[in-house]
Amino acid sequence: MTDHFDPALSQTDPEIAALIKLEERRQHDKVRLIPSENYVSRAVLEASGSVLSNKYSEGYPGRRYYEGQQNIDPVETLAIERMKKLFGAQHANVQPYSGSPANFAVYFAFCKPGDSVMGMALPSGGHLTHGWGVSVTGAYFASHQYGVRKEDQRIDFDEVARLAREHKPKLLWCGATAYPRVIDYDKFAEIAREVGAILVADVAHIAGLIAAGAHPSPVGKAEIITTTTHKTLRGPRGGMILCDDKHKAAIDKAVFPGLQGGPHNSTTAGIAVAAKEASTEAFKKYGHAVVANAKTLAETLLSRGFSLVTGGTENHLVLADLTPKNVPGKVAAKALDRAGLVCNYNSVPFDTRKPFDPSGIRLGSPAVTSRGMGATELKAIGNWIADVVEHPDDEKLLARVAGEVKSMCDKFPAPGIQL
Ligand code: DSN
Repeated sequence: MTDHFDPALSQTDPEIAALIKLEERRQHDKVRLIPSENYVSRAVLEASGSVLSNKYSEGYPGRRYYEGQQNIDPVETLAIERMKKLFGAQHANVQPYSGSPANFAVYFAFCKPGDSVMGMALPSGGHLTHGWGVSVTGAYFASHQYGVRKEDQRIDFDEVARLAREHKPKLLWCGATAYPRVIDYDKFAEIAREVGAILVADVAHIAGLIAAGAHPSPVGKAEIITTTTHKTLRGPRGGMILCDDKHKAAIDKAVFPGLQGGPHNSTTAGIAVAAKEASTEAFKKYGHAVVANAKTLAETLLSRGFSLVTGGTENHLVLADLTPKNVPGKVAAKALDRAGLVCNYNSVPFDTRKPFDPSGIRLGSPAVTSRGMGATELKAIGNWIADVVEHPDDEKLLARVAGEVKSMCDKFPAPGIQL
């Protein structure tokens, strides 16, 4: 009985097909400003939705626990080799299911439960898996968290050095999810060297900027680099670990069989395609345009009286503290969504409000830049954001902005989406 395999999705499951169509429409009609999101190309979508999904491949190219790897081995080898070349790294493991599993694999490779580790605190812009208490990484390890300085909201390197000397962490994590400034890998590397820690750079948010040369690279400074593949890097949802050859065996063993079973081969193919795309001149221009667009957005918001964490941005994101505007972040984010401007509410450093109802909103330029939007559009977006944040209950205004947003979006087709 194979007849139920043949019909198209719209016939087999019209409900799911309709929801996918609606999501295509939403991604086309709205200005997507969540800094960890993007649009992938049609090529990446095709590769990651392919029959490679039907295959089990536990192990690594040439060393698998299942036969029939004639096509999978070259796919994974291409992904590995392209990523090594793109980042100038000695080794790449492209199997982590996403960023959190990639990070867990690093802990598993180098630490035992109870070992001392260090990372940036979540409220300062770090990630859950950098040792925050509610994460297994904070629960199973002796986690020490550094933050940003109150006066300028930049990473407090005096605190990093003091805590590192005191607690001698096995792993020192750097990298962030809500930090709008360039990360100083040299300073982190110096501290890690002094205390004998392994420096791990989680570049999930900025991997595409690094590949494009629009943000300094941690290669040669951090012994281990983890990332997702679906943010500025514009690949499918997945994860990756880059490292020196000396850590290759430990990392590969930690990912499989330590933490995961079979890799998601269709994702691996999408990662290979994304690596090829990211090695082009067009992608270099994209990475620099992401940074320029975020700057334009920040300058527009500053001109409208917004308070921005660290006073601006040097990367792809802007974190606005709405306290002076007297609007909670959640109220603003929901009003912005109704107006066709999609962002997320976010804690700001030293936030006096709770994480589920914080003071800030987080905005980013990766997705709008993938659509080809530039300074004119980012200025318009900044002004719309200001209008909405200043009048979040004015439904008439929100509807007008949503209309203007849609008209603008119609001029910038969303990659990978054919309506
Ligand atoms: N969830 C991601 C983000 O939005 O920043 C981090 O993993």
